[in-house]
Amino acid sequence: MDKEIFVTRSSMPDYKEYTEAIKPLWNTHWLTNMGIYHKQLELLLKEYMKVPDVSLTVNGHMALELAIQAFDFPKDTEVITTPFTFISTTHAIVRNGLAPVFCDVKPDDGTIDETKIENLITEKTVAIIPVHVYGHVCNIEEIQKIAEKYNIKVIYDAAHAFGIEYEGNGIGVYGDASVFSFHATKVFNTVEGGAVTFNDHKIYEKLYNLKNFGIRGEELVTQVGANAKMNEFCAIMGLCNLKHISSAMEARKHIVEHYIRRLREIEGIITFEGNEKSTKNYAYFPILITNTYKSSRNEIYEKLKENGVHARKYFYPVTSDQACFKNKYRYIDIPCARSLAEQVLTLPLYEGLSDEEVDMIADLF
Ligand code: T4K
Repeated sequence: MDKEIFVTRSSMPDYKEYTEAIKPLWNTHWLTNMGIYHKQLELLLKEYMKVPDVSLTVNGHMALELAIQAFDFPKDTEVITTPFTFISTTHAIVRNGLAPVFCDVKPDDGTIDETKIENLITEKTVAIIPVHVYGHVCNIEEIQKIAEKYNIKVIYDAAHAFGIEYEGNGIGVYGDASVFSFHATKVFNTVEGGAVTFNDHKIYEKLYNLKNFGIRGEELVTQVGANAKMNEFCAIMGLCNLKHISSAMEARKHIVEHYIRRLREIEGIITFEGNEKSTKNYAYFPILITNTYKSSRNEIYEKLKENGVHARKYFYPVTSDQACFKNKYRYIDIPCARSLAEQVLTLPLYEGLSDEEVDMIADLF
């Protein structure tokens, strides 16, 4: 195998398109601090994502940390979340001084099991942070009902859910806020970047302060804040990539459908079904290697690697089992999350992956 195939490859605009687009920066020398391209991207994303408000950030993780911070939860309170996610979700909760309470997930899509949330609520619970993992939409209606019943907030980690619509609405309109990642590995990227979407404009002001040192005038700082702004080079990358987002998603759809055609007959391999109320963004292509498959998940992972195919075990181990969190928080049985983490393999998926490459990967199974 002369060519290595990685789990993903960043989408990039044509070199000329990007270099032309950044040229004006050599006239203005305005490179960051909410420049004109930052503003343009916020406006275009509002429209594309069908949300009332967007606040851009330096990356998805800081978007999540600041979105949580924006709600001023008292310290030492609890947040119900999923352990079947990227480590960022749990870090953001803990770095806000809150305790994660790990709820199990559902076997059919890997999202938080809404039927298990209520049992975990205590007088210390202040929020639920579910994840639309792989772009699979959580049970929004039930989660909202629980949140209203107990008067707690819902902040969606929508890092994987860019561009998804649910019942015709932008996915970012649900809950009190939703957080997106525009990292280089995502379906839409700004190199590094992220965003928070929300319905209450007061959150925009809060986030503005939190991402820019609380500065509201040359001599006025109104609150403590971090530096988590998106710079102009990243905003321009986003503006360029946004122009091509529908063809990028079409290309991914074609690849996913090709994979499914090739893999669906193989004993022991399961692909996830979509949710009929939501659109898909083809952000990831996770499959489950169950015990009726001829070898273990780890064996096929190694075999692929030996052949230059770098699939990933997103998300193994569950975050609650990571060294920094193990045995630190309330013990909760999470058999389904553990089982998915043991079985999952995320196959290469990106614009430019050819049918021949997909066939070569499928032939290794
Ligand atoms: N919440 C959730 C649920 C998330 O999944 C994430 C991020 C976040 C929050 C936080 O958002 P950010 O702060 O990251 O915006 C990657 C990404 O770094 C991370 O963004 C993503 N989730 C996570 C699932 O995957 P790694 O450590 O697996 O990435 P890495 O460096 O191994 O890259 C994977 C492959 O991507 C490479 O083999 C090749 C390709 N690649 C990578 C880079 C860095 C490119 O084509 N271009 C690149 O620039 O974490």
